[in-house]
Amino acid sequence: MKIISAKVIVTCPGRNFVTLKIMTDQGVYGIGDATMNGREKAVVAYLEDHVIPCLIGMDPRRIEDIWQYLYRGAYWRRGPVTMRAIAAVDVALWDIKAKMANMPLYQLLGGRSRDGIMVYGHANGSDIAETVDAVGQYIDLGYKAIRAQTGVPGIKDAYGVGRGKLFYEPADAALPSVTGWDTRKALNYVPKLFEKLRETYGFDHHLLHDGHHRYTPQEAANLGKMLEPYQLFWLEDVTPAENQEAFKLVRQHTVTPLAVGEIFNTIWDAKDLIQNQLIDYIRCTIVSAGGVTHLRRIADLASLYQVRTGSHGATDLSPVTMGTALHFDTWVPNFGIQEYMRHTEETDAVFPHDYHFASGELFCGEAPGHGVDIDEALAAKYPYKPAYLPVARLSDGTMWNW
Ligand code: KDG
Ligand code: MG
Repeated sequence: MKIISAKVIVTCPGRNFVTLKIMTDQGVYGIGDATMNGREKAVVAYLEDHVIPCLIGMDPRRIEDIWQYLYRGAYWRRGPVTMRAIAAVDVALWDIKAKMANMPLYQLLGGRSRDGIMVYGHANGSDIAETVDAVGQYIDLGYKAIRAQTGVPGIKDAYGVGRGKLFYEPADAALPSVTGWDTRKALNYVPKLFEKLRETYGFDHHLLHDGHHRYTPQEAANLGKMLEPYQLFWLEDVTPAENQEAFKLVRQHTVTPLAVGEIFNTIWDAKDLIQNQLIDYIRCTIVSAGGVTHLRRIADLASLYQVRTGSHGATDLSPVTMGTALHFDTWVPNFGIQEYMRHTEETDAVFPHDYHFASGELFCGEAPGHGVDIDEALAAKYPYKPAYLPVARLSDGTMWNW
């Protein structure tokens, strides 16, 4: 069996997506996601110029060997561009293998470990009252877990506050828009949101919060401590993780569970955090961390230390990543939770898929492969539109972490 061709499809049905389609001499094809929000074309070039030429003629059944070829063979290892390109190939090859076996992907991974995948949705509002209402709407929709983010008085466009109901898309401008940040104001306000949420809805639902890399380790520890009475499911990206040791300080001071990893690319970014039990949930996902082949390695390491998975699932991860992640989640023994931001109807139409939502859970389908396709004719109707993530500055103009 041979790979005879491969192509990259760029489409913007409301937001940009980069998709790899690999064709074989047996008529079976596979689809992989390679989207990198705000930097899409870097991955397109990497795939078209440096990966696809090497794939032609290879045996698509040799998934592990092709993964190693693209990782070791590039000499230049790791990084968000390389690992997304590898992920796109890897997912397309798993799709092909599962279709050849006439099985849904989760069966090839080892079979079903659970019936449904608990997901969390994004509730947000411009202030506490609006966010409390938004959480109520998710509860009414049957969600068991909800991430809550609020605008903060005095901060321009605080992270996580959307512009429409159920949909939240931060990549909003042809050049990065400038948002604000003020740690003191956030530390004064965020705990009040969770106090109000518990007072209003009780303790039956899981509540989550994303610090989006904004706090220093000491500030993060302080926030974790202040949130303890409200029993969060997790506090995410509460401090930047380039220095994995930074989490020691946070961990020493709070029992609020910690989650990190949506911007990690390899097991090496998470190794110390996992081995030292500095986190509770690992957020790496299929598209950013080298596909199914590498994410499985990360999840297995995490399982040794009782760290559970909590894969990133924002709208910039295409339905191809979501579908694949759901097969992964259906199998992975140390599953924790799956993030689920709904795609728009336009996106769902471009990527026909067989997963579905019911009562706070997502369910992968039983179709052979990962169950997600691309309608190329429809995709062609939505040309690429440059769209950047915002940047953040403090009130004196200093650049901060968005
Ligand atoms: O592209 C950036 C988004 O994926 C990110 O801001 C979303 O932090 C995020 C989350 O937890 O979903
Ligand atoms: Mg996040």
